Amino acid sequence: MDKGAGWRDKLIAAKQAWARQGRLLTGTTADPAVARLPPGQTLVKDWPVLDLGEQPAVSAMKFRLDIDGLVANTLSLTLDAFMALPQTESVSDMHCVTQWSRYDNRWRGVSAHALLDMVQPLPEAAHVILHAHDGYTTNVRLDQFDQPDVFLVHSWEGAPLSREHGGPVRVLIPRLYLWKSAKWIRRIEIAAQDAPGFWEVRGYHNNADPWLEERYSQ
Ligand SMILES: Nc1nc2c(c(=O)[nH]1)N[C@H]1C(S)=C(S)[C@@H](COP(=O)(O)O)O[C@H]1N2
Ligand SMILES: [Mo]
Repeated sequence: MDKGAGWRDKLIAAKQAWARQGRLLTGTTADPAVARLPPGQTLVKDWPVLDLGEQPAVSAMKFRLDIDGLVANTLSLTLDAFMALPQTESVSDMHCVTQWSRYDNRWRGVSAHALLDMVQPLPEAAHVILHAHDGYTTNVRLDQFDQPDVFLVHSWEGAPLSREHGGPVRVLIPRLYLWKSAKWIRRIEIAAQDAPGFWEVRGYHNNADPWLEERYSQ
């Protein structure tokens, strides 16, 4: 599916206006140890689809996951090689900046810990830039990526992750707003310097903690 450049431009303009207006901001924060639902969020049962309107078809043939940059061992994994890595089941919540949250999602995939163990980031490494097949990018600090609940997932609720949700493999960083969780992951770049991603340069918060309501950059 490709909704085209006109659709994408309208989406970007609308979201940038949201950021300028501070739409959905409640002006409150919450402690994740006490409040499971972050401020201003509404629970949903379905799983909405959000992206730039292009959902790339990433076949097993086309799939390649590169992990490179400031690492001792660069990795370039085929889908078979990725699936042969130790797999973990996890359950976590999702929080989207457009206000919906969805609890208790059951994932299967490879932990960020395991991948970082293999590549061995160099001492100067401090940031992670995620690059996707649709050209999307997003950035997190290395310490945010290197958490026990961060995974590269290929299954949701016991079934392969659908193309619209980023299959065959997407990133999942449950404690940040979902725009940090790149779908159709292609490359994980480990860097010394931060590099704000697609939405981060368009008014979205660089850090994206839902309990601090870090929706927008101002
Ligand atoms: N590759 C890629 N990843 C992406 C996006 C995108 O446009 N391209 N959109 C982000 C945004 S803004 C959100 S809210 C979530 C939505 O994930 P979902 O469609 O599975 O709900 O994906 C994030 N990851
Ligand atoms: Mo989003």
